[in-house]
Amino acid sequence: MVVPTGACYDCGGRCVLKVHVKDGVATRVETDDGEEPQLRACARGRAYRRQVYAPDRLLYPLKRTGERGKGEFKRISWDEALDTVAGELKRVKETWGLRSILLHVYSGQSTGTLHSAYLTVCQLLRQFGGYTATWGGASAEGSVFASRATFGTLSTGHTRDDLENSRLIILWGCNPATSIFGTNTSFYLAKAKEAGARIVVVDPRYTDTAAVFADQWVPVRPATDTAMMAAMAYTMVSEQLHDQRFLDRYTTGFEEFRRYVMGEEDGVPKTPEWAEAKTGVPASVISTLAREYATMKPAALIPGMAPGRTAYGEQYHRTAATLAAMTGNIGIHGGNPAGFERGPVGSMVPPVAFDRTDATFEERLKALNIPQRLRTNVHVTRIWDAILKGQAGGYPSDIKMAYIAWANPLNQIPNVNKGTEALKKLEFIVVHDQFMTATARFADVLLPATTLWERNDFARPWLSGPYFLYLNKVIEPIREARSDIDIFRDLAHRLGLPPPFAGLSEEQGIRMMVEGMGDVVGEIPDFETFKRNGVHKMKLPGPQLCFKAEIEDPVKHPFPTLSGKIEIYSKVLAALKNAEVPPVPEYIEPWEGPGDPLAQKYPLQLITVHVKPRAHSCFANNPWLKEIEPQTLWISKQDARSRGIASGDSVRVFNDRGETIVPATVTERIMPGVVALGEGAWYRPDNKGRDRGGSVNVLTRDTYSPGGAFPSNSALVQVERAADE
Ligand SMILES: Nc1nc2c(c(=O)[nH]1)N[C@H]1C(S)=C(S)[C@@H](COP(=O)(O)OP(=O)(O)OC[C@H]3O[C@@H](n4cnc5c(=O)[nH]c(N)nc54)[C@H](O)[C@@H]3O)O[C@H]1N2
Ligand SMILES: Nc1nc2c(c(=O)[nH]1)N[C@H]1C(S)=C(S)[C@@H](COP(=O)(O)OP(=O)(O)OC[C@H]3O[C@@H](n4cnc5c(=O)[nH]c(N)nc54)[C@H](O)[C@@H]3O)O[C@H]1N2
Ligand code: SF4
Ligand SMILES: [Mo]
Repeated sequence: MVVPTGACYDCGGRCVLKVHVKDGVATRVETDDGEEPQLRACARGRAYRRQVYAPDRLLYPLKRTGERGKGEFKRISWDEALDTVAGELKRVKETWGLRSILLHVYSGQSTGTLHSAYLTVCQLLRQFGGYTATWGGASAEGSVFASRATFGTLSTGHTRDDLENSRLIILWGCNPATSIFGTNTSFYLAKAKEAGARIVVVDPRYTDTAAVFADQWVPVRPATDTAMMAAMAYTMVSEQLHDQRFLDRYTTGFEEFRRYVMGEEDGVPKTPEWAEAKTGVPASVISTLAREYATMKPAALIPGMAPGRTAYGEQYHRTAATLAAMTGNIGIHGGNPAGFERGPVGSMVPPVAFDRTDATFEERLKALNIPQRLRTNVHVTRIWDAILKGQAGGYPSDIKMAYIAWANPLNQIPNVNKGTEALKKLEFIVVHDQFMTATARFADVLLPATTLWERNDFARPWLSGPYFLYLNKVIEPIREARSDIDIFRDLAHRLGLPPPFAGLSEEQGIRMMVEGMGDVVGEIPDFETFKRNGVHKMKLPGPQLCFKAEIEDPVKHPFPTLSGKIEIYSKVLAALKNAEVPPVPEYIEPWEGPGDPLAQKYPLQLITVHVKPRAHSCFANNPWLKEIEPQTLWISKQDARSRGIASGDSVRVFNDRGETIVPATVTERIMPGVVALGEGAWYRPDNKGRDRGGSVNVLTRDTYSPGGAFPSNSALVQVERAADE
């Protein structure tokens, strides 16, 4: 039997899988072999059998017996486990109040729309009375903030097939050959290249994307991208290459931005020479790229999310959108307003005050006012500090219990050493997971969750795309593993609360979704056919664009902003009166960047990148995938030579927050002054507390950028040869 299902992780893709099953056991995996564009699985999807049948899968509920973090547990029954969790929820509520319960749910839930926190544990805890939530997307909060402020909406992309219409494509801090960014983005980049597009990659690393697609590689110092973009604007203005007609018609506030760029505000013209000193990019390279972008129309400047994951990352996304407006590359085929963000089809845009032309000033202010949001929720980068300091530290509550599901925060949230301290302080921790992760080792009760193949679900593309997946169940749950829905159902029962989905079966729940979601119901006329095929591909008349209507008829279709235009100057941001979130995008010298005084002690900028063998910390324990790429530190020849480091040497990467010991890869594929380590490798402290697994977050700083961005690419470190031991 072959079961049509899908692969679905928070991995940049969502792909077709066909799983061969014999006597109830999955034996072999195939993927899409139909017409192009296919939805072909990557190596992780193809190695999923090794996840499902992994010898280290958690298959029984566990109770902690040893010290927190030691990983000593004993097997208990589901009844005992759930009675304990329900009892602790009640005890903590009565003793400390509901706000002392911290709920941390994250990307493990992107394995399906049904098995998600929003429909299960969030509802359950809301019915229980309340909890303290975290907010701040690790992926792209800088871009979310910038899109809301500039366009009034998160929908800013084109379908990828539109890349073929671009004469120039600038992939800025964007590496789809590795981080996928939509299952077949590389396919469309290849088509664009065949069609003659010039492709430029702006990245501190010579990535696989650069190697395969780029005509030019522009290495730039991390977190300084905004300076380079401001200098591109300077060149365009000085040489009158910008599209004044577009700016007059569709935007507000260009004059204020022009004044900033030309130095009429602060006496500092943002010339390419000014930017060269900050970014390390030669002035002539900056001005040439500016000329090309302004004249090779249509051109797509695609700002990736990674430069937004830096100190003041919001400014980078705002400036990229401003450049797109200056060159008139918005709402036209082959252009691009703001990157591969949520596009016009297949995406689920959250219902916020935005996307509505009639949203009031106050509604907009509320959503962009970060200090106000922090009064009720904890920013995801601050969970450790919130646990350690509580209300005395200015946080919304004193946290006593953590409910963690679909997430591995100890590995994935900055500052692991602080996290370890924080998790030791709590009265009770419950974790749902499939594996004994760094976080799971701290649980008091650890509940074994099923994998994708042991349940049914519905999936949308990652961010957006023209298809939907029906994730058919492939095998029965192994041993005592249970789906998160089942777990929350039984927990609800113990708390005297209604079950998630009013007790509907998985199939009934999926049917309800498919029939209830506006963009899906019209697309999928026959539920049974969808279920049988496992995938529904939309038939589109051609590439779809965001903002086409706004550009074609701005009177009838205003942008959903306060002014109805693209806001280069934002009155809402001006009302915040915060120099760190200025009303027009500006370059603000980043902390833990090359200009930080701390660079004297820790001279190298660390970037923590997404890598092929893993989706974050998922698959990190999969031996088949480990063979693809070892976990090593990329360091330039120049920085290695001055430190006496050769490829393969063990090196210490350290700063005041922690250290990790990993092998080095000495390479010309990274610019001097920058080192890179893949995120997601499992934290593995030795007996002296030094990490030996290459877990990046022992080094990153647990703070957020003023617009909410998760600055995991702003961390200064030093590297030296590790002493032989
Ligand atoms: N294989 C794989 N793919 C994934 C994921 C995964 O875990 N594994 N995770 C998915 C998820 S959830 C997300 S959010 C996305 C993340 O996707 P991205 O943010 O695009 O991924 P990164 O690898 O962090 O960064 C992309 C590139 O930006 C570069 N870069 C880093 N900092 C800077 C900077 O300051 N300036 C410039 N110009 N470039 C910079 C890096 O060298 C890297 O080549 O990936 C998705 N895809
Ligand atoms: N330094 C640094 N840190 C980063 C990043 C970075 O680039 N650099 N990237 C950030 C980004 S973009 C993201 S999205 C986050 C991701 O942060 P997390 O979501 O915390 O990371 P994952 O490793 O995906 O953790 C998901 C966990 O859910 C488990 N899981 C999978 N399926 C299920 C299921 O069905 N049920 C349950 N209960 N559990 C399941 C997995 O085993 C895994 O342990 O990491 C962020 N952290
Ligand atoms: S891990 Fe992501 S990109 Fe790879 S097969 Fe699965 S869904 Fe596709
Ligand atoms: Mo992410």
